[in-house]
Amino acid sequence: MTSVRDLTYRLLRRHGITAVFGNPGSNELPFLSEFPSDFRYYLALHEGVAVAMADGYAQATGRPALINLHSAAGTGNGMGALANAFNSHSPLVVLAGQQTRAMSGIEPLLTNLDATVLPRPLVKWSQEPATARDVPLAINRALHMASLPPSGPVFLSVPYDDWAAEVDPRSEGLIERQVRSVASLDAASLDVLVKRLSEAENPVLVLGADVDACKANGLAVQLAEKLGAPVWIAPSVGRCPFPTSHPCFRGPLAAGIASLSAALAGHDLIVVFGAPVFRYHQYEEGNFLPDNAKLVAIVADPQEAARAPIGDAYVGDVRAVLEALAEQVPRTGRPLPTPLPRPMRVAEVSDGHDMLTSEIVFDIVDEIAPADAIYVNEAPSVTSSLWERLRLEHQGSYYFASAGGLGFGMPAALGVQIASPSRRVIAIIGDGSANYSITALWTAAQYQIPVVFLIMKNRSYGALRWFAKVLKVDNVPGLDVPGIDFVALAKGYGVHAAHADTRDRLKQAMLTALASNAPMLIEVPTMLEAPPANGSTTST
Ligand code: TZD
Ligand code: CA
Repeated sequence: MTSVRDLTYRLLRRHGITAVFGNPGSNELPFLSEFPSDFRYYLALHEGVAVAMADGYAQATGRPALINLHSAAGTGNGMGALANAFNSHSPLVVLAGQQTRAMSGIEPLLTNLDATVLPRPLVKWSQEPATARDVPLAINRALHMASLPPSGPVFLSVPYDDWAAEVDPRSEGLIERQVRSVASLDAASLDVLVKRLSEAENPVLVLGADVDACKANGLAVQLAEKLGAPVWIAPSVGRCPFPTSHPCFRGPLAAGIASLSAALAGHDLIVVFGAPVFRYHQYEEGNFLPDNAKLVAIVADPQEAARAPIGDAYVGDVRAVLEALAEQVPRTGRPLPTPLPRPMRVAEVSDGHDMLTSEIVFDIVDEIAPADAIYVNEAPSVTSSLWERLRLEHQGSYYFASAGGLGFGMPAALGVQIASPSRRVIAIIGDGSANYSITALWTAAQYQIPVVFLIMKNRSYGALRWFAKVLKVDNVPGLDVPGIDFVALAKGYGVHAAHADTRDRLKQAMLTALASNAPMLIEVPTMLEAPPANGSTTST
């Protein structure tokens, strides 16, 4: 006989899944029993870590990732991380254990009440199969639903006695199934877009995370060069869709209505790929677009297309559209924009501080890290200086929490590193943010995942101090986080650590970390800095 459990593992293999991120409980033990030797279980000590780790892994591989959580309490702990995954269209399958059907009517301990409702609205789809025989159908459906555009998290609650049940032999057919989305633009719509782009006097591109997700950064470069158009990065972006040292690169747009519109002034056509229009943060009165500008967006997510307050939108395969446009748009002959000046190396000016600034830290990191290093950022107040100073040239070089939910950075860095063994992952983490998922250090140590954690220790919730000024509110409590010794915490979880309070010590620590195949934490005391007035910090 074939058990539901056996067929499930075969289905997972067939979808390229051999990693499980989780934190187990009694309801999950039957699924995990006799764990297949070709699978790897990554134990996280908190469910927020399991979900964010899987999120990083799914984003970096482009394939669905499986998370195994414990009933309602485990799912609840993972939901902050699900908010980010939902916004970043991460294909996650969350499998939560349910109490046994034998007692379902009497609500024993660890029952997940209304299991399918709990994770909504942060999942695309959720189900608890009506019978054990429906479980393989539900697993199959969950895997396809997570991957189909717009990809995103899905949730499945399975009573623990179902795993040993016998499958309906007809479920074998599920293994063969291929489900593909083939939606692309029809020729007529494409003609309209080509015409609009080629007739525009001064077009500009705005790129979002989904361009990097569909591996289309090179196509965006081709299109920008043909048009001679500047390229901005969408506000609050979760990935880097364009090489930051390309002459067309203009940086991330500020996340306020008026500032964003001002940055795009003078353009008659704004073309957005793979981003909502727009993910604002701080409220600023103003018009959505500059005078005389039209906007058209190409996105995979119908919700993003429908809810935009302005402009036209096409829902389709962002990569296919970029590919067609890069090929069909005629070269305009317009010269490329003047490259942004490289910011002055802080080492070359007298800074007069006795503590490191983010500029100094990023200059050192950029100098020492490999050119294809991957950065995971969760240091909100220094995000704009990061974009200015770190060269992000390669596909998949940058990750940031797409809903602004902290606790993403440290575990996501682990997931990205597991998915990208030939590259080094450097996590830039604020001393506030680090605490939401600090137990990721333990997982890094146990599985020897060689992430470099740079903790920017300004002893404060710096971004909130800035936001308090934006909102003109005073005397707000709870904005400082003094008294945390990250070197001691790292050692406690089994991760090698160093305190780096000078340029030389930071350089030395970075070299040590990069020469090793083990994780390392570097605690860097930094100045409390305010983000620039244009507010391109991205989360609060
Ligand atoms: N809780 C969660 C889960 N997500 C959040 N975004 C916040 C609280 C609010 N928040 C921000 O948006 S930024 C921030 C908080 C608390 C401060 C982060 O402090 P940090 O970085 O030390 O990590 P900076 O550079 O000092 O701001
Ligand atoms: Ca801080």
